[in-house]
Amino acid sequence: RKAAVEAQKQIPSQRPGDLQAAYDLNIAPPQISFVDRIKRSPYPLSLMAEIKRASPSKGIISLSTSAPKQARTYALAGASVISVLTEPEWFKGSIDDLRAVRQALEGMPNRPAILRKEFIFDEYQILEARLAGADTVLLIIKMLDEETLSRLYKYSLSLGMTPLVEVNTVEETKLAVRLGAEVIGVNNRNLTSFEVDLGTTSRLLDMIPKETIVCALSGISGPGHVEAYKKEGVRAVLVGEALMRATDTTKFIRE
Ligand code: IGP
Repeated sequence: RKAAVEAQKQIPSQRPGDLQAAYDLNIAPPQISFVDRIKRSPYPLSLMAEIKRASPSKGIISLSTSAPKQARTYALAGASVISVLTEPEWFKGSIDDLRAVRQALEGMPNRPAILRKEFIFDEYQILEARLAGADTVLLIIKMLDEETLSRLYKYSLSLGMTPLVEVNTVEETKLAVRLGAEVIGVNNRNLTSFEVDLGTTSRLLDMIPKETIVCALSGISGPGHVEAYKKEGVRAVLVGEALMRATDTTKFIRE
């Protein structure tokens, strides 16, 4: 919540009109479909690999990591999606990281989709993501009322981006299903207490229609976790900290 407040403060200094004008001029970079990228993964379970230098629960994870270099490593090791944390205060990220990641992946055959990981509460942030080269954005249900959620979801779709909708509770999952979210990410970490329970995804899975893509987010650190989710029918896992700390990231992903 504190991070959201910080992000909100930045908005007035920017100029939304300029971004809209840029979009209207058709200068947004070409995009790929986040949903297709997961569906067409050669693996039964897709990897969303995250660039995460720090977090409110863990503090500094790895400040020296170069975002574009890390993104290429993830891509070459077979990640379907690269999640870039752009929040500056707590996660030490930036929209420039996202731009650099997009540039680093440009021209790679079958490049991963790029996800902007941010506390999103305004259309501006979605348009900014699209222009910076993101293929989709995260919408966290806990942060949004139903009306805003639905508005932002539709706005993302209008820019060609099917959002990743994040839930953590039964109520939030009901809302995501009611919204018709095509991709639901179950966060195993409670965003208030920071407690991680890997069973969260497993418990909420039954409430989600079979056609919906379900991703497990947070606290995933080894092949045992991934195997268990795969058996249950989870389609993707999002991994941040474990990949940032791995000494040999490629080997870690392949295992
Ligand atoms: C990653 P982990 O435990 O692998 O580093 O978790 C990811 O789930 C986490 O970064 C995340 C997040 C969020 C961050 C999930 N939802 C919302 C910020 C905001």
